[in-house]
Amino acid sequence: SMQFDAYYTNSEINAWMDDLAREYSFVTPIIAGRSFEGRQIRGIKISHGSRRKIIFLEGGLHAREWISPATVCYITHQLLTSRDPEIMAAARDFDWYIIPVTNPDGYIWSHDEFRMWRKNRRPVGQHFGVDLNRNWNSNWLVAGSSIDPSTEIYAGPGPFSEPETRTLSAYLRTIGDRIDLYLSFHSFGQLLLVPFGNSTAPYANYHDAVNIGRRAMGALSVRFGTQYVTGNIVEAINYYGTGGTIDWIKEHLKVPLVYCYESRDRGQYGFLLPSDQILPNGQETMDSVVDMIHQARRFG
Ligand code: 0X9
Ligand code: ZN
Repeated sequence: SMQFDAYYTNSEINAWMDDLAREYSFVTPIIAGRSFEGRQIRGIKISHGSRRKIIFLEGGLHAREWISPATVCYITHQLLTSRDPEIMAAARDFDWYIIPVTNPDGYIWSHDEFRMWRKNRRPVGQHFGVDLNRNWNSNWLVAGSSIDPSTEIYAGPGPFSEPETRTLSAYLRTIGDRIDLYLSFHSFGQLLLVPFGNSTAPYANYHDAVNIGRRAMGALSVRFGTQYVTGNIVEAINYYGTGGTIDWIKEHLKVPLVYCYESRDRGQYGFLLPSDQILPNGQETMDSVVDMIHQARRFG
């Protein structure tokens, strides 16, 4: 069982998920795709019986944002072990699809070779890597993206050129009509982002999504006082970025509630968030997810 006092490697996370599937009859391993280097994009499903509405947790799309897989694992651990009635109800009432590491090649590279690696590991001429949060087929290359493979925001040669985004999106299509809540975990900045990455124009339930998000960030702040800003990427960070996961999920799967967490901190440690913050970050994030579920239930 995980202690959440250190960052775990890809193989430790996989071994832990294998343990969970052995330990709990209602936990099933899932394979949501594959990486450029041929690794499986692995996860688990927590499901108590008949087809319920889905909450999808996606972590580790950006390799160096280690707090993201750690947070996804912490939430999973809580869903399976907490005696808190609200968390137990949340675990029981939804089908949870959980992928801690959606960019395994990059995550391994960040652990073994270069801590600050962000992208996947496709070789492109002299360079490596496509930014998997610019490669989705939603306003691809429209803003805050580059065609230059030497940059951190290289969008790839075309939308869904990368196996990670192509296979994960195909998997998501098979369950998309049941997803009520999609959470994409990144770092850092203490932001809760809603679609879209190139516009502040409100879409159908934009105001509901922002209001639900703001209330959830209120719940997040209760435990340790951690403050988040909620809004779309343009409002909250004041930059543009299209071809991201959450935009495609919203545009193509029409999921009611779609958020991207930019977890701790606000830049003191940035991507190098000390491991003694895994637990408090996980706890406050769990508080916010529980609050979101309260609010999301009315979409069920
Ligand atoms: O730029 C990104 O990909 C994300 N920030 S990060 O520092 N984790 O790289 C923000 C993406 C947010 N995307 C949308 N709101 N569409
Ligand atoms: Zn990121």
